[in-house]
Formats: sequence, C-alpha cells, structure tokens
Amino acid sequence: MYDLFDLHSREGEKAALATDAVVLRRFACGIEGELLAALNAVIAVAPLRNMVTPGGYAMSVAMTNCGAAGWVTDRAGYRYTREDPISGNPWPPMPAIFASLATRAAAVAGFEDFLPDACLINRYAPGTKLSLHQDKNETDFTAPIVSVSLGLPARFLFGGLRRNDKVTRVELRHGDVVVWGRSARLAYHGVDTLKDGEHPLTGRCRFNLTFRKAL
Ligand code: MD6
Ligand code: FE
Repeated sequence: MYDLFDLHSREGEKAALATDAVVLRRFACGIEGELLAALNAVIAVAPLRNMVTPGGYAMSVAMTNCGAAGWVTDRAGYRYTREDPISGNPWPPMPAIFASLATRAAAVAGFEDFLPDACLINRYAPGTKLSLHQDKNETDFTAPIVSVSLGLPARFLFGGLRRNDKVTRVELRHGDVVVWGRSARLAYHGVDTLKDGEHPLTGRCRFNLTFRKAL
C-alpha cells in the first residue's frame, strides 16, 4: 500500500528521509479536526508557554505537553516531569486520538507496538525556529519518535549523529508525519524560521506534536 516516493513529492505516501527515518505524507489528514479539537482542550488546561533554556534564553517556540510525562526546560536543565510546573498538576492525559495516530504511524514505518507516554506540543509563529538539537532526555532509545505537523508548512532540517554532519532539508506540510528511530534515533534535527502565512485550520501558526516514550 505504501510505496517509496521521492522526498519532496507532494503526493508520495512514504518517503525516506534517512536510514530509519521516514516522512508519511498527509498521514494525519482526515482526522485533523479531531486532532485540533483535542489539542485545544489540552492547551486550555496546560497553556502554551515560552520555556527558558538552561543558558537563560526564552525559546521562541511556545510549548506544552500531554501524557504521563512532559518535556520541560528551565535554568535547571532539560528533563521530563510528571507535573506541569505552572499549575503543579499532572500534565493533561494524552487524548486517545493522539496515541492511536502515533501508534499507527509508527507501525507503518516499521516500529510495532509503539506506546508513547509523552506528547510535546510546539507552536511556531512566523519568525520562530528551533535550533539543531538531539532528543536525548528519554530513557529508552529503542522506541521511535513520531512527529505530526499541523497548519503552516515548515522547513525541517535533518542531520546525522554529529552536529556538523550534512543536513537534509525537507518541507513538512499540514498532516505530514515523520517517524524515526534505531540508527536515526539520536540524529540532529531542527526547524527553519517559519515563514508567514495563513492556514485555514490553524491561522498564522504551525503546530507540531512529538510523541515519545520518555519514562
Ligand atoms: C518540529 N520537532 O517538527 C520539531 N524531535 O516542530 C522535533 O524537534 C522533533 O519532529 C524529535 C523527533 C521529531 C521531531
Ligand atoms: Fe526534537
């Protein structure tokens, strides 16, 4: 059912980004209304906020979490917490539609039985970006990461295991899902400065949902 199309095609179902990393084009299309409704319910309880890096800089991307664990950063460092530091309450539960999407996408990419316990929600406004980084605060690197793009398109940067390795650039559009793991699990990646635009479902922003097994 899923053929390998080239990385930059619009209609290709499944494109290799690197070894053990794939883009599932428009995989989330069809349930985006439900995803955004669930997203808004999470944000109503655990508002988006600009976290501070250990170095003291406010991140331009606004973030929140749902699930048993949430990724946070502050002057004390990067880590996962079970509670939202703003409210002191547990992060909102992961909506069933989120978890099932992540599990299905992982399976299509060759990772069976992915059960995420953390979903980081990122909101990019025009002009914001996410610098090249590795996701390495999780305890179990055998699980993949599933990343869902909603709203405005963004240029995603995907490198190798060393910061200076060559970077592949790929546009992620509304509904695209990226899955990576195994040899790509600790690859450097980032998001270029978001261009201005207007999306019918999200307005002037891009949302990204990143699912992980953190605990
Ligand atoms: C983003 N994503 O696409 C940022 N990390 O907005 C990430 O940092 C990310 O997409 C790990 C795995 C997938 C990702
Ligand atoms: Fe990341």
